[in-house]
Amino acid sequence: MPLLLLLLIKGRKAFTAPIARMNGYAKELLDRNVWDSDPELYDMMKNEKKRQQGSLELIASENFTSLPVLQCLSSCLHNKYSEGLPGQRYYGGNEFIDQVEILAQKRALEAYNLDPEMWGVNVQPYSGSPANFAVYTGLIEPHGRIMGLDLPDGGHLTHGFMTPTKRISATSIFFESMPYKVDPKSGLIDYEALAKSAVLFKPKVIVAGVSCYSRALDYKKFREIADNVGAYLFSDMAHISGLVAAGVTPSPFEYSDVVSTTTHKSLRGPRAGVIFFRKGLRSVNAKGDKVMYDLESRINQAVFPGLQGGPHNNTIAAMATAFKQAKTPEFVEYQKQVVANSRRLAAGLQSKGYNISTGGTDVHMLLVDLRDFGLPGSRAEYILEEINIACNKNTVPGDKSAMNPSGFRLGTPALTTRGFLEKDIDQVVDFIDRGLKLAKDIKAAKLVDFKKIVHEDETVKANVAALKAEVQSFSEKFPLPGLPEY
Ligand code: DSN
Repeated sequence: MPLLLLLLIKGRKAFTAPIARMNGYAKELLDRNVWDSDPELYDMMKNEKKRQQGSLELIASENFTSLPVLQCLSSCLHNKYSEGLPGQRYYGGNEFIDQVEILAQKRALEAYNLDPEMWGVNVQPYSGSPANFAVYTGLIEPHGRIMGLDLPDGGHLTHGFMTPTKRISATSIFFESMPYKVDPKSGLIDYEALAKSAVLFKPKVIVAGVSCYSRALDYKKFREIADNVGAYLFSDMAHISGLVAAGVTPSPFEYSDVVSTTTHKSLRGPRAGVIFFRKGLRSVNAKGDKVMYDLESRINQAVFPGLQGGPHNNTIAAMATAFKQAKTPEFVEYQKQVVANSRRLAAGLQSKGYNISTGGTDVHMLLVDLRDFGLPGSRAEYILEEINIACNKNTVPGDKSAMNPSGFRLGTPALTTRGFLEKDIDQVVDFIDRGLKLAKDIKAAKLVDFKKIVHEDETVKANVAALKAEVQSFSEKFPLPGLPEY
């Protein structure tokens, strides 16, 4: 080797050795795929993917998000701090982050056909519960009064849930909450009773929102009740925001002052929250003076710096792309199918003799009332999980205990994403019916004994295993969006 070249190589080696070592160190931690760097964790993720592929996902609040949403979530946007709003950040380097957030805001408004002069939006809430707490924080003072649908009647924890002995949700700890109820016979919201209670309780906020209620809400009626007591009408459309965007269920926007949503349920976006708030003229008072909304700064400041720190920019990007999808004809078709499947599921179960609370469904979910069938909701949930059907036990109207509910909730957004049509739902009905009958035949005093029999009785075990295998092979025929292995 010529001497000069040798010197050059040696010199280069000597010079580059520390960098090579640094690169090696960086590579070890930074540049390996998760399947190489953390196989223990990767196995768990793969197993979850297999579970999703081989199970029927009927939890009403779940969905399978799209590849572009997942790509946004795992993008470089994750790395950036950006406290504040676009154009008013506390840290530098936010030129493109601002563009992303402005795009998400614009698309959020467009998804619901909202005029930016009349409505503003905050896309930073980490999810639905923080969004709702930010709404209360922005609208009312500590210990201000809130009325929401009681949790056992189909409301949500964040709408103010408390028991006779304990304030459970922070909404009931930091604010004063009083529930309204459904009629125990019809299962429908008792608007008359709400109107009367509101006159007595004088809430500052009335929440129109549900997590287990299969009928369209009467927002006009909510508005009248709120106006009668001078309360804000706050609609939490988390469950139905995909349906609202597609126009297949009534929209809360015409009548509400504030609307919140999550973006990962029927909307099929990332796990996140959004708050929409009114701008412009609120009312004209008795003297003829215009009263303007002042919600923009109150809501924005409640989110940050009130309750949150840096926004999750990767999630905000994912939300932007989900809102873009929500404007497509394919999305409208999807939501129509979600409701058609939900109706078919309700009708199929009714044809097999099961009671559906309120007699059916207008939306993506339904509540099966098992009191006449004679099986506790917890056993229904358990046996269905054993045969690869995911759902959740749920109180039914009139239930006394939330710990021992008499029904279970089903929803169709996730299966519809996988391409399920009505004929496939008929097969799902058959699986559910067979699972519930299997459970009913098990004679056990307590849930713990019931579970023991499911796992130890040879005949029961064989029946459960056979049904599970059928469900699994059926489910595996349907595609799952996202990444192939995890
Ligand atoms: N956990 C959701 C649901 O299942 O309805 C609501 O936040």
